[in-house]
Amino acid sequence: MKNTPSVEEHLEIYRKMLMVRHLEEGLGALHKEGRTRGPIHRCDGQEAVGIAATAVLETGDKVATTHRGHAVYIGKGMAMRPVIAEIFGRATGACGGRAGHMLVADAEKGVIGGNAIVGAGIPAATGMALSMQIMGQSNVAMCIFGDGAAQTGICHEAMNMAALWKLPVVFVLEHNQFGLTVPSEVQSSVADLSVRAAGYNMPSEIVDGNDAVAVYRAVSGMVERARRGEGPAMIECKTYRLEGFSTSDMGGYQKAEDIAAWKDRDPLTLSRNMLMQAVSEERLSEVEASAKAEVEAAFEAALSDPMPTFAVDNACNPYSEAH
Ligand SMILES: Cc1ncc(C[n+]2csc(CCOP(=O)(O)OP(=O)(O)O)c2C)c(N)n1
Repeated sequence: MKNTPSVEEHLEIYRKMLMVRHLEEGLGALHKEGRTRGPIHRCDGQEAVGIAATAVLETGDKVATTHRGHAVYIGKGMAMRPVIAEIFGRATGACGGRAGHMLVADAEKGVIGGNAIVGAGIPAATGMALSMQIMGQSNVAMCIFGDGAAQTGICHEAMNMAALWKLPVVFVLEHNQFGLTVPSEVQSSVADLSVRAAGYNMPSEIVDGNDAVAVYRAVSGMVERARRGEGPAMIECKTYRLEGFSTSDMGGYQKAEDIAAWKDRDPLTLSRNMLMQAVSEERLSEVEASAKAEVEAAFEAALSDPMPTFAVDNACNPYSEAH
């Protein structure tokens, strides 16, 4: 079928999803030891969205993401070590240790960046698409954003403009059912947020966001369309956040039966089950071992990397000996 990832592409998607899971489990453990600074936003259970959607893109395409962007950084081609080094404020981090995990960017890889301002990636990707159109490039921009971000005014303004000017931008809505601790039915007048695309005269599709192949297929169709100059589209990926909003989350607002049901549909399990039909158990084990080893090596290297030497007043430098 057109737009279906090859087995090798799916294996790479699976490997990257595993890497992000190991990354976030590692961050969770280091947080418990008091070795992280500020909240960390994990995407356990949502990896298929960020990884499979960006697997469709070329290096020259650009992606903007959210405060929960680890899967997007790795999916769009960033290596694990500069991402971890950035999270821990090291000089070798993707942004020289100045950004932290919510704002990682890499111009060469086309990662416009994570963003701590809810909804702000939507106009950023739209603006990037406008510049691509003006410069006559065949690239596309993508924005991955949450259901909370979909309720912002800037989302409406950017989508209206993108559709009006037929900009090459694909809006990938990572519908994980919550904005902070607020369930989506309390913040939205509609359950399927992509019905709003019709209001902009923009095509849309709803997919199982835990099924990496389904995400890839839907997104690749809309990316091809945008690349042909036919304008923007929205893909609504239905998924679920298995961990808390961040490492600061006290929990207690997600139903145990919902968590259990979505755990049964973990994107890693779904992909593994699909891949078992196509490759040997031995090949899957090799991929799994390689993902684990790569993340372990990246943690070890990044955590021994030096801190940056900023010209700042040490009184407000969280990395100084005084703190
Ligand atoms: C403009 C703005 N308003 C409020 C916040 C506080 N805030 C941070 S994350 C968040 C919820 C975001 O929900 P969603 O877009 O669904 O993303 P998710 O956390 O579920 O991935 C809120 C309200 C913020 N960072 N920026």
